[in-house]
Amino acid sequence: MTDLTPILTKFWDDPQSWTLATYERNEGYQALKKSLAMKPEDLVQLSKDSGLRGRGGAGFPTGMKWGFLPAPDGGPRYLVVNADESEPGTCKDIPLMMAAPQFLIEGVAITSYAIGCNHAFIYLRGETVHVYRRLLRAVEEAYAAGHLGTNIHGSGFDLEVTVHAGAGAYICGEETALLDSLEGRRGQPRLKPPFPAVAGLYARPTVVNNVESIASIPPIVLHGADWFGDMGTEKSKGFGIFSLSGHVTRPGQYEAPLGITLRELVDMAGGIRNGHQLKFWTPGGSSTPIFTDAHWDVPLDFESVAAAGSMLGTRALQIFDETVSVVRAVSRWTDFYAHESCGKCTPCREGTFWLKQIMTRLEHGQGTQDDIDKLVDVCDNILGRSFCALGDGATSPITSAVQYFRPEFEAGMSQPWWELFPPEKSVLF
Ligand code: L3W
Ligand code: SF4
Repeated sequence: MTDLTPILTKFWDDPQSWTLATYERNEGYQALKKSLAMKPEDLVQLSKDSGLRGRGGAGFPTGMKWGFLPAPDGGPRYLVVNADESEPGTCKDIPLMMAAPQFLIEGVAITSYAIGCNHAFIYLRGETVHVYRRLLRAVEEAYAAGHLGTNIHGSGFDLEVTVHAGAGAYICGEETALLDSLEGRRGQPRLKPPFPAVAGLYARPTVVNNVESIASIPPIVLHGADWFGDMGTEKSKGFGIFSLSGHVTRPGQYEAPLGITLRELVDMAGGIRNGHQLKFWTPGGSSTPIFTDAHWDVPLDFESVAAAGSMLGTRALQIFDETVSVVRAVSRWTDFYAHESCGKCTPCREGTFWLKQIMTRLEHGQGTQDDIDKLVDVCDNILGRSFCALGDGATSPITSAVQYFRPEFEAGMSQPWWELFPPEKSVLF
């Protein structure tokens, strides 16, 4: 935490932090009351002025997305919250919904009012039954207090909120696959355009936003666009939750202004575990190219991370020390992508299968002379040729790991990972 934060994580340690009573003691629903006295278009403008960018990985400006909705035509328009958090290492939305679900629900109410939506959906990852129960209870509490339902706080605005649990597939975090799944079909990406803003749920105009993006709306409404914009950097404004996992002394969620560095965050987390050194890390989940100990001081904002060769993504900082085999870590991620590939397009469906074969050989010391070139060649044929971002994501850890740790891949032609990195020294594998 810094002088400016925490905000969304402020009362996570309170007993019963998830209840409406705790939320209301912490300014909860003041922003909704303020919003209902404003014109919807002024709320869209406020979101644009704040500079808030999507917290789900792509960093698309939130207010601009709301502004893409076509003019009202008398038919329904929807808000869908993407709560299908599944990216390896990403673990911020689930703790947020568990510890302070009312931030999200108040954000849903304000956003729905701003965009003219009377039925919002929260699409949740199916395996997280505990989150589903917590959200159902939180929505029930919000209805009972008059924050949801008909004629909210006498404003004439009506809103129904449906919490929907999917069946547990990473691809359902891709917004159009999510919409197909929500409609009851097999979750596979749709061709874009049309973007959901034009033809989304039931082919109606739909805003799809990440949990943390929507939860950030109440504080912005309450404290103003300038307050938010004073945090972060010129183009990456505000605060975000950084998830530190792996070889740090105190893994967990660290809320801070964008632009903070790994060095500062690891300091907050008590340092790299005792007696060890940083070897490699992901700035934004496994779909973003890895970084090394050369990147301690890269400001963690969208522009600086991109300039250094990766993506800010979901701010999932998975941290690995020198006891970890990069080949084995990348091989685990490759298994994940091969398993989660939805099969719709050939480069990703076939390519991730072959990446897995080659990575498994290298991991077990059975690689062939041309395996590294073949690996990079398969990645080149997936990147930019796949139907959605999953295929591209599968290649990022591989190509970046070969770039930074080629000798380890070469060693995989004759030695298995467990000889190079004795597992008893690592807590991870
Ligand atoms: C209307 C236009 N809307 C863009 C909207 C679009 C979407 C948003 C961003 O991928 C990334 C991916 C993962 N008119 C529009 C428009 N939009 N142009 O803007 O779109 P896009 O295509 O840039 O990104 P995306 O498909 O949303 C997300 C990366 O995040 N990632 C993965 C995270 C995984 C999770 C999870 O587990 N839940 O978040 C991590 O880095 O690789 O690059 O809404 O409709 N002209
Ligand atoms: Fe499916 Fe992969 Fe193609 Fe995306 S890139 S549509 S996940 S097969």
